[in-house]
Amino acid sequence: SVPASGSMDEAEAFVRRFHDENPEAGPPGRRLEEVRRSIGEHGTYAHTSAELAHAARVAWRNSKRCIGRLYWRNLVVRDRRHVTTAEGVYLECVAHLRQAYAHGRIRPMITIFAPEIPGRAGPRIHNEQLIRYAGYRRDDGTVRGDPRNAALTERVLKLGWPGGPGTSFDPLPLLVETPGERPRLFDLPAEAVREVPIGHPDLSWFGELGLRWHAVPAISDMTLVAGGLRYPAAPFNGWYMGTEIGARNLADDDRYAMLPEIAHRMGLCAADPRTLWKDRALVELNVAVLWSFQRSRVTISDHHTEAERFMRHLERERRAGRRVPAEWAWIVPPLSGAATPVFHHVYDDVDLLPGFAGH
Ligand code: HEM
Ligand code: NRG
Repeated sequence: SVPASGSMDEAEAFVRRFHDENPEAGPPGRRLEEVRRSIGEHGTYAHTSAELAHAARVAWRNSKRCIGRLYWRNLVVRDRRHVTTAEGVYLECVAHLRQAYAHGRIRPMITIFAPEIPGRAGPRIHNEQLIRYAGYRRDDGTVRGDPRNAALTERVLKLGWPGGPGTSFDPLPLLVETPGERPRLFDLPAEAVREVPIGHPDLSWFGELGLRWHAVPAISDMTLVAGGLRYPAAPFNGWYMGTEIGARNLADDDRYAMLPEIAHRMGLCAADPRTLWKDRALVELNVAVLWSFQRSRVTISDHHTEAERFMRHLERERRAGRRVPAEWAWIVPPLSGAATPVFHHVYDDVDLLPGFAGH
């Protein structure tokens, strides 16, 4: 929940802080004049490309649920505000996925489409991420694929998607809506969906589970809010922290729920919680995810390294005289929480702008 946007005050505060943080841009006076005049005449204004890039980087810096913020200055910003058609949005998302994957050396990146302006909504991407696996609901209520995406899967099937091949890892089409048009579906080309097959360095049967995951996590349903403007389509990505896949996506009971089968193959007794079969299966699944991404030469980080980086981020921001908004329950990794330094801190749980809204 990010505070509501919209006023002249927010535009002014944003422009002032942009000039504060970017001394090479000179004093803010003339730009403030210009922005006031534009809002007076048209009810809105346009960010310069430097302001837009700064807005996106600071929105990342302010993402209080994100442990990966040390490198917020390195975000690559693709200014695509002129793109307004559904087809254009789709093509730019495909280009984004290619450029962000970068042969496995994943680059943190954001593509920003047209903002909302008075009387015209911006384009929207309905998928929560650019790459999501279908969840096909069976008659008995169980789901083939990712149960998290069962509702979106039903929606795109109703809109005419013929369905994928029916594996547990069928990429969903993009559902893009632009003002005045009905939502449209677009299949992602296979080469835009880079994936990593999951194996294990020691447990030779692990590959037989047929697990895989996509290389790039690209959140596409959050609105970039900055200086009183809203950009509802602004997909962004970094790289995965292994636990997101190994301790949540493939492990949670309401996701791929792989722990019982892994424990069984490890020869553990799932009847007795005190054997810590869940914990032991979790560790091997997480070893498998990290090892497999490395084998495929795709960027991934482990939770110890990412927690260490976050501690450096806290210190660096403190020295810059800035607050670091953070939500403990999201920052602490879902595996071995207390074995990472981020567990042992109290955070400043505050909403700052620019920011990403929508969850
Ligand atoms: C959340 C890691 C880059 C913005 C998260 C989470 C992790 C994470 C582990 C928690 C996710 C969850 O529990 O589901 C990383 C890593 C990055 C990275 C390792 C590597 C560079 C980025 C970038 C942005 C960003 C580039 C934006 C420009 C966010 C936001 C959330 C988040 C807004 C909260 C999402 C939500 O509310 O669902 N990040 N992140 N992150 N991250 Fe990052
Ligand atoms: N847990 C989600 C992704 C959330 C964002 N995580 C990142 N973001 N690493 C999942 O798909 O597992 N990022 O921009 O890198």
